[in-house]
Amino acid sequence: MSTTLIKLANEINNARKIAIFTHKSPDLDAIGSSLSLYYACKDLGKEVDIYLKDDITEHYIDLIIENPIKKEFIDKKYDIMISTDTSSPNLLGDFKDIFLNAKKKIVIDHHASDLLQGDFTYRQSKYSSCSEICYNIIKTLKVNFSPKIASLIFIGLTGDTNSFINTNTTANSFYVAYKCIKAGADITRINDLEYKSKTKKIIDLEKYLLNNYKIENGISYCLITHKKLNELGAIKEDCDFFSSKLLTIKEAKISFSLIEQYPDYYSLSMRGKLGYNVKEIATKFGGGGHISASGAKIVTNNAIKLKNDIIKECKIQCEKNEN
Ligand SMILES: [Mn+2]
Repeated sequence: MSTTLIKLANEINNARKIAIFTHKSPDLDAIGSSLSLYYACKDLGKEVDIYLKDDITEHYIDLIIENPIKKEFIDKKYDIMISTDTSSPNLLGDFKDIFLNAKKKIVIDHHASDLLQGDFTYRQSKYSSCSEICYNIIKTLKVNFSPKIASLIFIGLTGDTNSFINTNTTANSFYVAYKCIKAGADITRINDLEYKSKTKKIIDLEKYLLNNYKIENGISYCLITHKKLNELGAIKEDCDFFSSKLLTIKEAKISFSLIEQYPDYYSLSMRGKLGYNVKEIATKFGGGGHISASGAKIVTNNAIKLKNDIIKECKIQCEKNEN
């Protein structure tokens, strides 16, 4: 059932015990949305826990200062369970069944998807990030908009908009950023950590990417085998920036990275310039996401065929746009 901000705030206000979840392989928006809501619920005097199995990558961990995330579920008979930034049940990973069996489920999300439904679903795909939505919720809850909460919202905003350059960036994204900075979000620290703290490993990965990417017919891409990934001393998450980086090429309309995360298990990440719908492509490979940023997980022992199939779909999407 879709709901309104007021009803959503009522549900949170009426609950005593709250569990919060977000999607696995958490990105900055997952972290920002779930943790900002966690601290808001704490501020309201709720007994609140936040659960996530996956580690936050080393590149992100310094951003959050303290980490209240629990890996093991404790059944406290929660009144409500909330998921943020999660478009499908499978993305809840090990907590999928726990969430689906909650007494009352609340889904807060900005993906245009109907796969994950709550008893109360607040899904608004016009927002750049789930963190941008959480700003509205936290305002409606009349929680003190502390520098800590403001910093988390800002982290999510910059993450999903790629520091306000993705096509999902709106006037409201800047408005919420403005409110965050006014409230004391530590943007110097956040920007330093996000954009000026690359490790040698990441720079080496960039070097590899720039030496090995391909571009043809407005489609830029890079394929990395599991063997290569190991040689580079990297994991899939270290390469999450590849597709965005490849879209910065002037001639690129669509970009993608295809990374063999585990043997025969590929992680596809796609980006598109305005007017190029990469969600449509990712959906054909069993994935999803947003119009301008999408992904999929694909099992195959034929990477070359997979790569060619993706390029074929990209070409169809380009033709669609140009006709
Ligand atoms: Mn998001």
